[in-house]
Amino acid sequence: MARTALITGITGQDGSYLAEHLLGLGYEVHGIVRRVALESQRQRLGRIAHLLDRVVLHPGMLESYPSIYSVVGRVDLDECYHLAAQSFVAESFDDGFSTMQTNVMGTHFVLAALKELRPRCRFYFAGSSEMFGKVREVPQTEDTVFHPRSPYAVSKVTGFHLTRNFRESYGMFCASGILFNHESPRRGLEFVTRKITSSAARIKVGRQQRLALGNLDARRDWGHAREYVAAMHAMLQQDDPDDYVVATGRTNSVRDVCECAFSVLGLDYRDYVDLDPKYYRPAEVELLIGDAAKAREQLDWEPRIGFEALIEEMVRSDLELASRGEI
Ligand code: NAP
Ligand code: F7E
Repeated sequence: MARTALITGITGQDGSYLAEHLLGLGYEVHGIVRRVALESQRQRLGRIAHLLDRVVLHPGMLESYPSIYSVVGRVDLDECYHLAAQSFVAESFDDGFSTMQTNVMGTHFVLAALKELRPRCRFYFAGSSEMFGKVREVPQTEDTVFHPRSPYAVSKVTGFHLTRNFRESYGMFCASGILFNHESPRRGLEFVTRKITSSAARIKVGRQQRLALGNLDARRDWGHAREYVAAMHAMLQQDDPDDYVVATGRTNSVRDVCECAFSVLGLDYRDYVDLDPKYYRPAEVELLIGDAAKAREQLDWEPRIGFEALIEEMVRSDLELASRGEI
């Protein structure tokens, strides 16, 4: 019989790739979406437009326990992937309260509803390398101490501890992925890689003149989202629940992204990029680089798509969209 999975955040970058991955494995896939998304599907369901006849969508609010409880009560779930979150770090500095509300309470509501209604359902929590923040060691592993540097990161540390607490207190199968940055042509336009690839493409076709950025020296460990969702699924297939770092082990700067993206289009980023202090963060995470040895050994997971190939894929996709006037 087909296994059934629920994805919160199915309309996001990772949710869309995970839905594809699970459908490919023969799962029955359900997703929680905001009610407003069902009312304006073209704008809000774009990333899963090609899957709409194969997934079941339930309106639900992460901020409301009754709403989560009612969705979890409706579907006999084997696995739940909790991806929904206010995921933009910069926004969390502007409105830490709503980030906390969505990310901390939302996670607690999903866990509590599962405990009441589906205690045997396996649960995945979308943890983040941001939890390491002001890093204590390089590279970071599952044992590295957390030192979160933004309200977003604090919310994810809390979600991580809640997940472990439900695992230890109630014997539930609750696992956390500690995922380093992963990108794709489906990345939100405000995140730095997509901001750069979309701007480079718009500049190339004459729809934009300049690109304003913040800290060009910040470094990240950037992988491809399509590969990272496979690790999420693998975590829930283990004999015992555990936590895993998912990363490439390589690091590049924001400047490298600029150089790579503009050069795919035959341009020199130095002719177009301006620095704007408004994009600097009150506290920065300077050097995140992950050691995914445990995922490699236990999940048989390994990233294959390198940094240059990732950025090039994003630029080529954005060039098509820019040529059609869609970005
Ligand atoms: P994303 O593209 O920003 O997607 C976030 C999803 O959460 C969207 O489906 C969004 O729905 C939903 N959501 C946000 N607030 C909600 C609310 N109040 N109620 C219901 N749904 C809400 O994020 P992503 O890149 O796919 O990341 C997925 C998860 O992994 C997030 O938890 C993120 O924090 C975490 N993570 C991401 C990365 C990364 O590099 N991508 C790394 C580590 C961890 P709408 O479409 O309606 O806004
Ligand atoms: O910033 C610098 C910025 O917003 C990357 C989320 O998925 O990954 C993501 O968080 C770096 C930062 O992603 C601009 O200061 C410079 O150092 O693309 P980002 P993020 O903050 O790393 C983690 C793992 C998550 O969990 C999050 O959910 O780029 N930067 N100039 C800029 N960043 C932005 N956004 N815009 C700029 O103009």
